[in-house]
Amino acid sequence: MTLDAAARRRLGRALTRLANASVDDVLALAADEPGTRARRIGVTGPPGAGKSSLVGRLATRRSQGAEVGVLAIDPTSPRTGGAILGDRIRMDELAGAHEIFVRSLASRSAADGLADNLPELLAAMDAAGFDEVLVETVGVGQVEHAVRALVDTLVLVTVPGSGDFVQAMKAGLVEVADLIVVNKADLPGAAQAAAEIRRALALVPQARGARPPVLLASIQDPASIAALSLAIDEHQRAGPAGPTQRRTDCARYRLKSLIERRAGEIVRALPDDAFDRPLAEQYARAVAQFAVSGSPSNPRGA
Ligand SMILES: Nc1nc2c(ncn2[C@@H]2O[C@H](COP(=O)(O)OP(=O)(O)OP(=O)(O)O)[C@@H](O)[C@H]2O)c(=O)[nH]1
Ligand SMILES: [Mg+2]
Repeated sequence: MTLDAAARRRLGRALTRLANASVDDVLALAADEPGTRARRIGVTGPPGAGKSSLVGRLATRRSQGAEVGVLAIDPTSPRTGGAILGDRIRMDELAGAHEIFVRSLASRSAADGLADNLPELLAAMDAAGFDEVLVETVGVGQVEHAVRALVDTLVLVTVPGSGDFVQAMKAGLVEVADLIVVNKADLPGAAQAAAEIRRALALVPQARGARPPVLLASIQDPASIAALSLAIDEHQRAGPAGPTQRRTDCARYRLKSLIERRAGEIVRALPDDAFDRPLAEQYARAVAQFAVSGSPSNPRGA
């Protein structure tokens, strides 16, 4: 299957609708079962680590035997509300060159740095017939833990000499990564950084069984991209969490993120004088909104 131009446009429109869907829209429209057809590979790591460059090359390589799509999440600027367009430009060039379906998504209100309604967006990619979806996350805060619930294989990208890895260790991130990539390995210190990471990993108890392999990669070295792609295949073959566990993880994430979004809407909709009351009363009033209508935009809930 290769999507023709019309199918791409249709999918693009469907993704836009889903990305902008309110909590109520999702409740009304979404399938009960989150989709689980395509393989899902998450690529995460700090800003500028080379995630987009790596995803681009991986997608090109992996699309030789399978239909591969990319969802790339851009940070939404808190000031303008617009996503930074860097990824879009880089990725669109890639898409044009190799006919890979690439979609940039703004992280919008999602508190975890993923895009709103990402489970629905992934389900739409499943329905469109992709065999594999690469998800590039925004590299901040707790996003890595959130994306863990939605992908089978999670690749953590770091760069030599940045101190990123120490931060990632502190955040407990290495415990959830399946593969660790020291990227920009053409820069000095990469091999040493990989050795340090391996030493550090030996001291960390792994939440998910085996210790993640540590690989070097560089966009200047096609063999390193091939090796990374193979390591992803190996992890996929090892049968990451199993389809039942994945469905449960995804369903749990989906419900939690909808409730969190609704909670934010409800708090924003409370009148200013609501906050003059004792805290316990403010809390009870906000929680009661869930029961009334679930929707702050619905007058019944006001
Ligand atoms: N030397 C070197 N530079 C690289 C490599 N990969 C990416 N870069 C450069 O690093 C910069 C950031 O690359 P991106 O791919 O945009 O990184 P990113 O992690 O997607 O960045 P954000 O999405 O903004 O967080 C760009 O200037 C790339 O050209 C590499 O292997 N070696
Ligand atoms: Mg990027």
